[in-house]
Amino acid sequence: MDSIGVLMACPMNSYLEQQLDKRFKLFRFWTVPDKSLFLASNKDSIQAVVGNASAGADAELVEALPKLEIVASFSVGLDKIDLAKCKEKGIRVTNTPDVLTEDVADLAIGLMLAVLRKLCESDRYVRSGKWKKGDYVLTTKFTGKEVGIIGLGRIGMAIAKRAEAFSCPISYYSRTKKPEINYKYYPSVVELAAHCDILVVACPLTKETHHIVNRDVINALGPKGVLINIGRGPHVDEPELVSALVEHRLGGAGLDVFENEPYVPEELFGLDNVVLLPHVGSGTVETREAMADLVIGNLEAHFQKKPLLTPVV
Ligand code: 8YV
Repeated sequence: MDSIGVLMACPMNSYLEQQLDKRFKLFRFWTVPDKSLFLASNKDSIQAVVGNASAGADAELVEALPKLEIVASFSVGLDKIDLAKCKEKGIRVTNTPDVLTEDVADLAIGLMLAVLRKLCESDRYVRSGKWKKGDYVLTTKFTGKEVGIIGLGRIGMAIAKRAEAFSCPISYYSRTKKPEINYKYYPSVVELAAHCDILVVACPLTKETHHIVNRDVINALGPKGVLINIGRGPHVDEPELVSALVEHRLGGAGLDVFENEPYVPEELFGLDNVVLLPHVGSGTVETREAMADLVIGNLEAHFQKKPLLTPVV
């Protein structure tokens, strides 16, 4: 397969890069000085694109690659891929579901604990020597808090299961009620936010879910409420979130994702009721390796004309 051109859209993971390099003719898009020139010269050899949560395959890239057969994403989220364009052109698309579910759900619970129990802030208290001058402030109990989840897919369910172990009543919003699920369903995100203590964003990013957490939702969650976002930055109207936190209209937030990564609104840096992470939901050695194996497995299956392991399109 070493004559098959594979374009990696951005740096992702060194193991994935090595494995792609071993098997295919690998092009690293981020090292290319003139992208248009590069695409024009290599358009006849690139048959696959590997994208992720930061860079994928938009309509322009798909149009520029007439021999493109497959886009294999090193992510479960598909928001950086123009799925309609791929469908129209008969280009296959795969992602990496399941293998990262546990890690992302673990991180969501970690963020809930970190915000309510002020784990990062109290760690800073010890490191700065402030403990010697007095005990740390009391924090907020997590066990038993009402957890509301936007999007009850694989990751949402894994978060619910974990929160149940902390005796948290679970409620959710999704486009339609899931008849087989016993958690309380709210047909609007505002209603869900008004009835929970912790609101978690765990749905895919689409046109419909862009800014699904807006000013009304934030106000409904209220000054004691906590927002956890392990989905995508654009799920949340970020300027609204920042002003609500600064004005204490929202109790706190645990954020793994931001609207304009890696840029994070600096107003958040001085707040002790927020925990800010650099998009690390799936970021364990084990999971990133499993994601890479799935990307390779899908590409190999495609070029050997076998069924794809995790097809989307
Ligand atoms: C990654 C993700 O952060 O799966 C997703 O949708 O956001 C992530 O797992 C990313 O794609 C890794 O490069």
